[in-house]
Amino acid sequence: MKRLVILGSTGSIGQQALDIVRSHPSEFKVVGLSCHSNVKLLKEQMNEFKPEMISVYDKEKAEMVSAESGMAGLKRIASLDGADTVLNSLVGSIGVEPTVEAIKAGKEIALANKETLVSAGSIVMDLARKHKVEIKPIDSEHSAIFQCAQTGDKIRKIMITCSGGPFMEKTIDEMKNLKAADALKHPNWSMGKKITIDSATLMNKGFEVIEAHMLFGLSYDDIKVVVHPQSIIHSLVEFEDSSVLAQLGWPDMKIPIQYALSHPKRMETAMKPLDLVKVGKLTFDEPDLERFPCLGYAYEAGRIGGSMPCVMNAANEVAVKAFLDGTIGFSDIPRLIKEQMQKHQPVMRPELDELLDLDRKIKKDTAKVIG
Ligand code: MN3
Repeated sequence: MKRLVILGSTGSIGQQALDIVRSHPSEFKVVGLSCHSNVKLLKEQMNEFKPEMISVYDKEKAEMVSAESGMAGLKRIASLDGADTVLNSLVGSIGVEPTVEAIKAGKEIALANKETLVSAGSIVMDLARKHKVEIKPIDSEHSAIFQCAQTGDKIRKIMITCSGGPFMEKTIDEMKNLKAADALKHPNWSMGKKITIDSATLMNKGFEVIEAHMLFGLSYDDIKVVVHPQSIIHSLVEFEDSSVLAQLGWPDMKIPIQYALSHPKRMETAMKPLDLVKVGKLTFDEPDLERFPCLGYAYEAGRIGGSMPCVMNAANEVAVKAFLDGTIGFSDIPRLIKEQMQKHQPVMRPELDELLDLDRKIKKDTAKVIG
């Protein structure tokens, strides 16, 4: 039986992870739950799963359930004694330190928090190797690559699929006037708010390129993005002999979440099997970097390496929040990111503390630029 800590248990991934625990009570036991501020739902989860520890990021809300709060609470629960696996589904660079703590404590990591590998990928991967901790990706694309990689053969190239997001068909002019509500209607995936906006700008795909580089060690030239609007193929790998393996399924996070928790085993899901005849047609296209510059920025930041991806991520986090609040327009998001990247003098082998400071500094500066 695997003993789980779930960081972000009231969010979209966290709730689905708890569904998986519900369907496999003999495989998993929840020992820790943490949320940002939704204590109402957390209380229901506590009653049902009886965790040994809880943590609530928001200090006032934490007091309502006598939980530990803030980053201290997150770090404590991420290294909880007796936990085997930490599922990190926090949103934003706040997820970096808990991942680091969990690795140091020797926990297996089921990783949904993208910013961990985008902001501090080299540090986190080095640490994972040092502590012999396996990082199992939850994101559907990386889960697909991880599943294809189980053959153990050397991978020559990775092809990450991309739905294109809700603004696939929009022109540059149309995009200027888009509102958060337009972006929150994603055609294929139902997800949290931040990732839905990141999907609309294709920054999310850019993050996934950097994460793939970190997780699978391929150069950026060997990681391609393919637009595949049906979201049935979740990603593909090419081997030395030009043979290509892909992982397919309905666009639903259940399978990737469960695989990250059950690996190396596979377990049943309640999902209906994929029906290719019903899908009918799978199409592929090149991403348009002119309309979606964020994807290009991510390649650029990734290739520069060092502290640059951290800067890109910090600027994006603030810009997306401002867009959700209605303070800035859709095309201001890439503009703000580019500005911060241009101003930044990259540090090549930053320490974790340097990156965390930089993250705070860039966020503050981006907020100041927004006004
Ligand atoms: Mn994804």
